[in-house]
Amino acid sequence: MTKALIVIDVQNDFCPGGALAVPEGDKIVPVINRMMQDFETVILTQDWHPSGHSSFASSHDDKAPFETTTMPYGTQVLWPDHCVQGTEGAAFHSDLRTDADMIIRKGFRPHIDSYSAFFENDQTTPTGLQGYLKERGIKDLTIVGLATDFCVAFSALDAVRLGLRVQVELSACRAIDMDGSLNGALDNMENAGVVLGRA
Ligand code: VGL
Ligand code: ZN
Repeated sequence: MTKALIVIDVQNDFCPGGALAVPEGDKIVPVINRMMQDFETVILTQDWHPSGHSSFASSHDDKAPFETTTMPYGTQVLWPDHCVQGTEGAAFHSDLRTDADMIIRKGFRPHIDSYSAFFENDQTTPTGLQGYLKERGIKDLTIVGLATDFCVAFSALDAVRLGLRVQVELSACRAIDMDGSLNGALDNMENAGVVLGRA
């Protein structure tokens, strides 16, 4: 049975010094590089926004980063400008192994954010990852990366919903953790049947 390692958004803007830095985001890089040796298939995701993206607080009047707004698809947290296509902030951490089978980009549609590697935040627009895994007969996933409480959790929850077996290895993840979002995400994942690894 082919197992895939899905590495979520290990990009400069989510590491210390970046625009949307996740505390200790860079600490997981050597852990992930080691884990890659144990998987036949490695897939990286890359948050990849056009400038002026609707998830940026700067695109809205009277909004500050980390406030929320209502989008046609529901509530959306507004972020500092981050992971703008082609910038150094959108590049993978320079120590991350990038000899992966597949890189999936997300968040490139100006009016929809995309936390999950499978569906954008409207929960219907697919990224194509489900089809890729299906064609390759991959049903077992280990998910790691940034941030535990946003892109990792949304990816894991969608994967379970699609009938895949999913483990999230928490030692290779770090969280943004705003307003209890980490505990909420851990509860949601556990209740959905995601196996939480704490190696
Ligand atoms: C992410 C917020 C905005 C993530 C991406 O990778 O968790 N979070 N864009
Ligand atoms: Zn983003």
